Amino acid sequence: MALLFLSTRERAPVWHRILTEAGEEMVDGEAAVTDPAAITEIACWTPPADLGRYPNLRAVISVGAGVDHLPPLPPGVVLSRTLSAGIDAMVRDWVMMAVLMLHRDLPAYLQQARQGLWKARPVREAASRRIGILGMGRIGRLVADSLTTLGFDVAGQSRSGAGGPGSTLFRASETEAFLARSDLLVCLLPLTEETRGILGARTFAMLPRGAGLIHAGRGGHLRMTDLREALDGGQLSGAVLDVTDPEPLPADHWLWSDPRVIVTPHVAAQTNPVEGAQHALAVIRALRAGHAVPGRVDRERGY
Ligand code: NDP
Ligand code: OXD
Repeated sequence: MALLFLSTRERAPVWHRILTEAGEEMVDGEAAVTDPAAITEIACWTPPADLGRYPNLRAVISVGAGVDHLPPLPPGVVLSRTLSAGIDAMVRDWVMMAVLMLHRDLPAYLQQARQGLWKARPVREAASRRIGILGMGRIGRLVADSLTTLGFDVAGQSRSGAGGPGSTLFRASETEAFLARSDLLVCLLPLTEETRGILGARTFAMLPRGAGLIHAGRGGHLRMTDLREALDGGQLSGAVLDVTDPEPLPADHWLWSDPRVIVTPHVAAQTNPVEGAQHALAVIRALRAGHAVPGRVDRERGY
């Protein structure tokens, strides 16, 4: 029984140390597989094209938090996404940065700075800024807590209406009311059949005029043409995006040079290899003991 590791080279020695110290076997890269029947777990971002090569495969472990990029797996193979406090905190930090940028008009001040223009804009208190978090899962809840601590007026929306204590919560069926009170809309959704394209004209039209968009979900959530129209028409005043479609964003894409938009290259979080390996170890042990697999993805739901 062994885990096949198919992630970045720099992470391999860390994974190898953690798994071998725990008494588990790890094979680094498909070229090193001598007995495909011995492979019981695969840890990867992109899985091998031919999973049928591994007859005893029990689980595919996404080395990231999202799983929308993974193809359907053979029946009986569990899909687990990496659960990591480090990922959650990194995305939280990125969202805090982005919220403060838009809350304090940084895109406009950057433009003024390029012109050498010393001009004050009205300053709003955090309490007067209503923030709406789309997706109140692990990361959304953490973000809600931190923004609330800073004094923002925070609400969240989840599919079920579940979320952490302390924030106003809306269900998926209460979209209109949720969006109507979101001066800054933060997207922390998984990409699923239901959420693909959710950041489009219909959603933007329900936001207060001049709202801002902060997006760290997936590129497939955002309709780029609708974003441009909403910015040009004044319905949106600015956006901070960590994810785009496509990725990488082409060098000549309009988003790079639009002063109303700030783009980072999908870096809100990077999985810490120690946490990644520890998650994989927890998956291996849960499978062996017949316990619930941590981070198990409900393929029907898509997250
Ligand atoms: P979780 O699975 O913990 O949370 C997902 C949340 O989205 C849940 O609250 C869920 O509702 C809600 N949701 C799902 N579908 C809908 C819907 N149709 N309408 C409203 N709410 C919905 O995920 P995480 O918080 O761990 O991560 C969220 C996403 O963040 C990841 O899938 C990934 O795409 C992105 N991400 C991006 C990173 C980056 O570097 N940019 C890094 C890490 C993650 P319910 O609670 O009812 O199930
Ligand atoms: C992730 C990501 O899903 O990096 O972890 O986006």
